[in-house]
Amino acid sequence: MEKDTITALSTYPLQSAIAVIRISGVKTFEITSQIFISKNNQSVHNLSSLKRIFGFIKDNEQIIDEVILSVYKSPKSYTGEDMIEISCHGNPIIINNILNLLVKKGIRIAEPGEFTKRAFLNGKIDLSQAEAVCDIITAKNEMALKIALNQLAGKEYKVFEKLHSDIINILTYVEAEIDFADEDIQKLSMEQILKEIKKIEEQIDYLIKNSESGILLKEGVKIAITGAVNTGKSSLLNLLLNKNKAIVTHIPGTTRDIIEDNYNIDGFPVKIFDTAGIRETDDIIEIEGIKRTFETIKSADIVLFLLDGSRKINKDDIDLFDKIKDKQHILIINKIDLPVIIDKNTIKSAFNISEIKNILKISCLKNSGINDLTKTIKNIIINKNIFAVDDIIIANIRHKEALTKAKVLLQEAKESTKTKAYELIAIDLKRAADEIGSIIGKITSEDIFENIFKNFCIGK
Ligand SMILES: Nc1nc2c(ncn2[C@@H]2O[C@H](COP(=O)(O)OP(=O)(O)OP(=O)(O)O)[C@@H](O)[C@H]2O)c(=O)[nH]1
Ligand SMILES: [Mg+2]
Repeated sequence: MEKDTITALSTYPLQSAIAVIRISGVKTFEITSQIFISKNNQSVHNLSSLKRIFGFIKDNEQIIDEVILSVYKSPKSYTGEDMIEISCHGNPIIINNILNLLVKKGIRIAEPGEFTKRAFLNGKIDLSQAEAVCDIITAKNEMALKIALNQLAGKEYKVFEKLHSDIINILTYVEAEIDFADEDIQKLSMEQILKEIKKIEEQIDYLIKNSESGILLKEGVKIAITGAVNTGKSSLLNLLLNKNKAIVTHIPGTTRDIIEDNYNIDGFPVKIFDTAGIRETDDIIEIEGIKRTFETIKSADIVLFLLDGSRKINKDDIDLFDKIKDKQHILIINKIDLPVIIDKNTIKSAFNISEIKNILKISCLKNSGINDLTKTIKNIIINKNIFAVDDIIIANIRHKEALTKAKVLLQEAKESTKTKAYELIAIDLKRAADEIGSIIGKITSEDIFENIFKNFCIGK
């Protein structure tokens, strides 16, 4: 257990009906009883025997606020330590006065996520659950929230725990072969070892694919609207969002900066980006805008590539297509309310491609073809998602990275089965188990710790 006692405001630091200040650590009860007077003169000498108590926080004779204390005795608390939550009035002046008083009495202000870090260190939750706490607070859509709540419920923990013990199980057989090569004990043949490693690899493969979808759902699918200047990108953004978000004019080069917004397609969270139109230019603002367009394209999951159907394909279209052709994209011929002078064939020959997977015709002006576009985007998103609905969904980049490293190590172990290099197999299996263990906190390092808890808010 940590030695010092910590405190922080756990609610939002603005005016509100109620605010909650948390205290955790060995001196929680001792120090709180020095500043708390119960309303009905109940003795608070032994605070730990109480659950909830009404009274005043006082600095000597000065009343600071009327409060309710919720008392949690170790180990039955969030952190596993002695804890008190002071529910006071949500006035920032009162909150500051109480925190200052606690600090004066020797309690330290908590670091971001320190309560949850203590919960992990005291074995109340595993590391993936600690991360889920942060994800629950910061979830930006229903889907992300659902994933995080499942993670907090420990579903992910069970999967990784099983995977970890399965690897250790094979490792035990491999080590028995090293240590007791000549003795008559139960062993696995090399074929059996290989078969077992392959089984685990399959599970890891599934989880990696699953995590790609999970991360997509959590962060929102990133869609970039791109095209040469004046093709109608901002008009399309406004239609999809159903609001006048971006400026639309007939002047080429209207959009300079990236314009970003969130919406959802039948519950799938989407982050959509309108970008600066591409053309040769000397304007330094536009050049910077175009640079940002290319950065946005790079990080996008789906690119909407707009062409102006009323004009011939030009060099700007061709140069930009070259940049997006390897990304998941949809070709969109806009302005079909005007006489259209390009079609699938002219596009194929201009872009020098033999097949176009997704191509649609729309008119932003007449609001036509937008439903088909939305359906096409949805189909792409659904095709990316490979998991069953009631499955666990891994949506954490750190977990995905650990799984990927474990997979590489298992592949190396498989290689070593060919030469019967038991020692090498054992090393790789051990390292693969450690990678999986690091997800749930069986193995931890300062780096992992720092990265996880720095994203927390203070008071959690
Ligand atoms: N006729 C017709 N005009 C359209 C259509 N969509 C957009 N426009 C017009 O095309 C012009 C450019 O539209 P924007 O949406 O600003 O185009 P953009 O691609 O964002 O342009 P930049 O930001 O300059 O790259 C405006 O005058 C729009 O009204 C359409 O479907 N049909
Ligand atoms: Mg624009």
